[in-house]
Amino acid sequence: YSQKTYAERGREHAHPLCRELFATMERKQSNLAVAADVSTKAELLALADAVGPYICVLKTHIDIVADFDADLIARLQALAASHGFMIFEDRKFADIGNTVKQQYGGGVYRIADWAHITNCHIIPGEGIIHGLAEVGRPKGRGLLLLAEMSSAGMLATGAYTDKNVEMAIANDFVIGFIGSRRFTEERDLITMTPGVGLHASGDALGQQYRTPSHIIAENGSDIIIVGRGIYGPGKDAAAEALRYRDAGWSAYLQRLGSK
Ligand code: UP6
Repeated sequence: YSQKTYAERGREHAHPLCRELFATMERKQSNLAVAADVSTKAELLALADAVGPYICVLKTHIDIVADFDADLIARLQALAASHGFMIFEDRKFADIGNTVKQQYGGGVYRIADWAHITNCHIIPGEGIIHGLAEVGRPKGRGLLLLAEMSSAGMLATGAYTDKNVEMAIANDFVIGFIGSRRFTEERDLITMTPGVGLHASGDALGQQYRTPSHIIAENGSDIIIVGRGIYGPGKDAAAEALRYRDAGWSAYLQRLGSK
């Protein structure tokens, strides 16, 4: 799949959400997701609006928004529709199936009502996927498995990563992975990669950055996830998003060219 265009993969994909996502990526020439880790409603909406033209996915951590309310969701959905991006709530579910069902569908955030994509750890076993699927599948949502993480000393390696791949292939609610590379050719599963930066090499708490070209052109990942590289102090978020969009897209063209 690394050698196919996003447009081709979109046309051939079995999951409607992936067909739409690939079509968006092709139309906007963007494999950029922005990690919008800001702590107020106003900041989140302003950031989403500024980077909206350049992204295929907006990744949220909705539980860090101090003044969260239903109006925030309505406005985020309006921005997603007007700019044409999908919302990925990076919830990293990790409990038993029966519990995650309630966390995904209910509570304060009602994630399944508005997030096109969410993700989970498979540490509890396959029941977590089945629980989330019961809620998300009827709504046309998709799930990513955390096959690897970007941080120093992370424990998702070897046989654990392989288990993620096995479970992803076996469950049609799973549309892909969080990880650093392409994991399988058995079905078209999308890899989204966090820990991407053009300059910094990491932070004080274990984050490690690699470049778009390393991740997309060499490793065969599909989407780069960039947070602080885009909206750090003194940065113009729209200008940085455009820069990362171009870097991600040229890495993708480089990959296709290396057939
Ligand atoms: N994230 C990682 N690494 C992972 C999984 N998720 O960094 O393995 C998420 C973080 C954050 C974003 O929760 O939202 O990706 C990275 O942000 P940054 O670019 O500002 O480091």
